[in-house]
Amino acid sequence: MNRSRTITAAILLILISSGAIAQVHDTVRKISSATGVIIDTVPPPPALPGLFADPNIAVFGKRFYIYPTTDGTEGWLSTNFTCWSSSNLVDWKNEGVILDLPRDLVWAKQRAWAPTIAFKNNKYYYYYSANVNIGVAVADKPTGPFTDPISKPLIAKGTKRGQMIDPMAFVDDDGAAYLYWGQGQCNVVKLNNDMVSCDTSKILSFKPPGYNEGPFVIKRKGIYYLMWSEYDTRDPRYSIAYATATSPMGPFKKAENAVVLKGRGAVKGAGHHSVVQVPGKDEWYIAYHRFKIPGGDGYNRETCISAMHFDKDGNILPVNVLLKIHPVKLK
Ligand code: FUB
Repeated sequence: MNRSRTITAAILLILISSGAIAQVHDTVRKISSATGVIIDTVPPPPALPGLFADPNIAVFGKRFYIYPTTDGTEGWLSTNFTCWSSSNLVDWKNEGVILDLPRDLVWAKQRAWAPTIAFKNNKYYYYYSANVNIGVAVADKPTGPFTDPISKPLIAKGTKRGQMIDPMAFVDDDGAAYLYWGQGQCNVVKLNNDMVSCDTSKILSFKPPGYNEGPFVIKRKGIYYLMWSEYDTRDPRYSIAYATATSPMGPFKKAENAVVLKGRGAVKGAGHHSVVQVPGKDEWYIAYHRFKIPGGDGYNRETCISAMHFDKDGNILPVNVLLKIHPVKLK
């Protein structure tokens, strides 16, 4: 060992034996001074500052966007939606309020939850839950301003069993768009070309084992992955699982090792996610919320991003919620 290596090793030893923090790869670990054993792993900081949940991540042009629920009230009583943008997935800019229910809707004033975005017809369509109905809004830019083109819910409360919340719009390679949503069961319907109407008599409902809410669909190598959240968002066990199909309407078969993201160490209540692919690459990131660290719970959640990988057979590998991500360059 040369002199500088010896000094580095000595410094590391001092840090470890003093119970300090050691950086191993991208995970920060606290080590017990008494036993030398890892006692805690310090989670990476959240992606967004403050209390934001149900993040819907997307990429348009040269920027990533996150559309979250504004959190921090018991019973999730938020009244508006914000948008965040980033050129690298790490540094996020608040683009401000893009939809304010009391100001912009005539049919709902609160419980602004779990939005999603889709691009079609050269427009941005924004779907969201408002007072447990699903609404739609439209804009020419991903940052809005969004307006309600139908002045009523797109999917009204009571349309199907469970809560009419947590929409996700998926636009397939052939341009056909599908809306997924639901708490208690998963519902899917093909959207009409205008993206602001659908035939509710054609809604398909099903419940993969463990499904609770927050459906999200991605397509990779011809396979449709339906992912969702299990347990209640106030439960520390809240987690994300998936099933696959060869058609966007299913049938979806739950994967063998279906749970791909859950809390670990100080990370609790990790779920309600969305996934983004870096354009032109087989590189994927998952945005989700966890109980705020420290002191959070199911009403005080924060938005995080982790890398998501597939194995050679197309299975989603378990996500390490303790690893921080590095800046991503968009071409
Ligand atoms: O944020 C309000 C609700 O909590 C969402 O609609 C659910 O998915 C859960 O995350």
